[in-house]
Amino acid sequence: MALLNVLCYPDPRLHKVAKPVAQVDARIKKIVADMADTMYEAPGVGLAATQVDIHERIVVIDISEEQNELRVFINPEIIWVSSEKKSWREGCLSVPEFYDEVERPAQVRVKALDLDGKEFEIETDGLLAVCLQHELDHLQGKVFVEYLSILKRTRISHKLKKRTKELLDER
Ligand code: GNR
Ligand code: NI
Repeated sequence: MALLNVLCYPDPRLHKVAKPVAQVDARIKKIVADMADTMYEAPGVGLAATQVDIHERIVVIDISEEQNELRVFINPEIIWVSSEKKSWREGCLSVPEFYDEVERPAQVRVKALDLDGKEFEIETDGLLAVCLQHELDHLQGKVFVEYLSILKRTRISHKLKKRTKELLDER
C-alpha cells in the first residue's frame, strides 16, 4: 500500500491539464492502485490523478457504502449530458473542510478505458454523475470552487493558505 500526497487548493499544479494515457501498462496499474489507497485512506468517493500531481487522464471512484466497489476510468470523456440540471453539495480532498452547492447536468454518459485497456461506456445520475463531472474537471485543471462566486473563492483561498502556512510553521 502506498499513499500519495494530495495537492491542496490554491496549488497552481491543480490547474495543469492532464494528458491521455497512451497504454494501460504496469506503470498505470501501479498509479491506479496507489490512487485507490489514497482515496480510501482520505476517505473520499473519488480521486483524479491531477490531485496527486500526476498529469495523466486517470480517475478512481468508489461511491459504495462499504467502499468495496472501485471504479477505474482511464482516458474518460463525457460524451453526453442531460439538459436537466441538479444542484449537489460538493466537497473536494484538495479543498479540505469546504462544501458548497454546485449545479451540473443531472445525467451524463461517459466513455473510458478499463484496467485491461478495453473501452466501456456508462450512463448514470446521482452521486456517480456528480463525481464523474467533478473528477473530469480536475483532469482539465478545474477545481469545484471555480463554480462559486469570486468572493467565496477568495475566502477559501486565504483560509487554506493560512492553514498551510500554520502547518509548515509547526514543524
Ligand atoms: O470525496 C469527495 N466527495 C464528493 C462529494 C460531493 C461531490 C464530489 C465529491 S468528490 C470528493 C473527492 C474529490 O475531491 N475528488 O476529486
Ligand atoms: Ni476533488
